[in-house]
Amino acid sequence: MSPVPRGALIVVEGLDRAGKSTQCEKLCRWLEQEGRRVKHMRFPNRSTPIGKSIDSYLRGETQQEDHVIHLLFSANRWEAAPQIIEHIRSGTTVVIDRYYYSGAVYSAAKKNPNLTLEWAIQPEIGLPKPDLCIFLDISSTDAAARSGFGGERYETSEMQKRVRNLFQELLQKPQNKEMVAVNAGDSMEEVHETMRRLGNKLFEGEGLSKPLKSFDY
Ligand code: NYM
Ligand code: MG
Repeated sequence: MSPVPRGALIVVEGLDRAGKSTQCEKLCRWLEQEGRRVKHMRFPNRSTPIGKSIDSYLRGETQQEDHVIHLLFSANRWEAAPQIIEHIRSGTTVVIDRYYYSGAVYSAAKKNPNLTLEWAIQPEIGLPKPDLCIFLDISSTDAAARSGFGGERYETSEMQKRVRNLFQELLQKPQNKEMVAVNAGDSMEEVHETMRRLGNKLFEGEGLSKPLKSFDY
């Protein structure tokens, strides 16, 4: 009996208002129509005890030292890692809205001199590494044309600008070859079509015949 082919790990990243939630939803529906089993996850997962403290921090109800909240975001991924690995092993494709890329760039964008991108990426080493990370890239002009920010921490144009630059920095790094930028200023359908094309390329390629990797930096 041949073993079940593993699922793919697909991450969708981007600034607030880039359209991640909508695109993840559409990607999952398409994968299901293609006959694949799919699990849709998102980080932060606000439902766990760690996620609840992240949630109250983001809403501005509590304060956290920058390194502490950074490590809580990371812990929120680590607590889900066994589930992710198990889904992939059993043949389910996992689509995640934000992952360690957001983890690194949002913290590094705070300009805390002791919290560089290099430092921020360290606690993520060893997490399941995505086969594909789609970075929904939106210019500040396009972003400004979309509806206003919500009331959460980090939702200021100054912060988002720094976040975008840091995402670009991650895209350039040779260890992040799975990252692909997609113009999120295109229409919802155009973006979805590009993402389907990237999905097809992933499923037709050799990558998924190899075991899921761990993130190394
Ligand atoms: N965020 C998200 C981080 O600062 N670090 C992380 O590790 C993750 C996963 O949380 N502004 C930030 C980015 C967002 C905020 O995410 C909430 P969302 O997807 O808007 O609920
Ligand atoms: Mg948001």
